[in-house]
Amino acid sequence: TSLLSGKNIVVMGVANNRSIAWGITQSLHNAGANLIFTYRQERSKQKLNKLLDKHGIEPRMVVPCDAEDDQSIEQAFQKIGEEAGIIHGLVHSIAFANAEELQGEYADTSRDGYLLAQNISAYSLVAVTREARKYMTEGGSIVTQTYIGAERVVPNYNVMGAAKAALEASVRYLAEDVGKDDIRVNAVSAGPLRTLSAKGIAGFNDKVSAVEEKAPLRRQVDQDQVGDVNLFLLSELARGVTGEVLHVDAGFHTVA
Ligand code: 0WD
Repeated sequence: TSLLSGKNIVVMGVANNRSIAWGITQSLHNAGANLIFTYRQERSKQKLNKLLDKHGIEPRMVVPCDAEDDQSIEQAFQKIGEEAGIIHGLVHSIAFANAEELQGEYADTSRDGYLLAQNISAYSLVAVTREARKYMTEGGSIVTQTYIGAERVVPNYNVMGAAKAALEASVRYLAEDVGKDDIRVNAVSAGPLRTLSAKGIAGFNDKVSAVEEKAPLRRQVDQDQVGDVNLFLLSELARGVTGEVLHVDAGFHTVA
């Protein structure tokens, strides 16, 4: 397909080949998008460049951006705006919490740990939307990644559950703000995927087996499936969809 041909899409959060953002990258590339990447760690940049090379994907730009730092976000988008001209779409695939707060009781969460998780995992979408919007002059679509731990108590997800709840509320409030500029904001709620970040969550394997047992489709989802739903939300096919949280979890969220 060429659903996104000629469209400039910014992808934030590829750390390695297991990253959700990497699955999204492949879907967007197959749909003809011009891809712009942001990375935080130098190590991630090297991995990203290797991956792009291996898959024959020519990036439009690769730009550093620390989602914890307003100035870094501003500079990154200024650079992207100046060089690419127009941004049509943005993928936010970033989250962080201290590993010691992804186990035990949520009641033990420290103030600093709480603020850190909110800062990187939820506030960053607000800051990024504000900066990207300046260059989304033809309307556009922003998609972030969330998890069912925002809606229900998932053991050990703890502080990240509170951050994802804030992220999902932010999707709705941001959608209201930027809707005036014909920009849509949505979230994809993926089932559990074995990624670098997921390794930090205690008992993660149990979450995967629970999906395989209980989800209507009786299997887990993979990065490709999550990538394709991100593609849909970024494309004109979803032009009537905003402020939405779309589950890509083999139906797991529907069963008791
Ligand atoms: O089961 C899962 N893995 C699920 C993940 C299920 C449902 C949702 N998600 C969400 C995550 O919460 C996150 O929002 O998907 C998003 C991506 O997660 P992932 O693909 O599991 O994570 P990973 O491959 O570890 O990438 C996370 C990346 C970091 O990599 P580096 O090594 O460069 O820090 O998050 C980014 C970063 O790219 N990140 C940051 N980026 C910029 N500034 C920052 C930061 N301060 N902190 C983390």
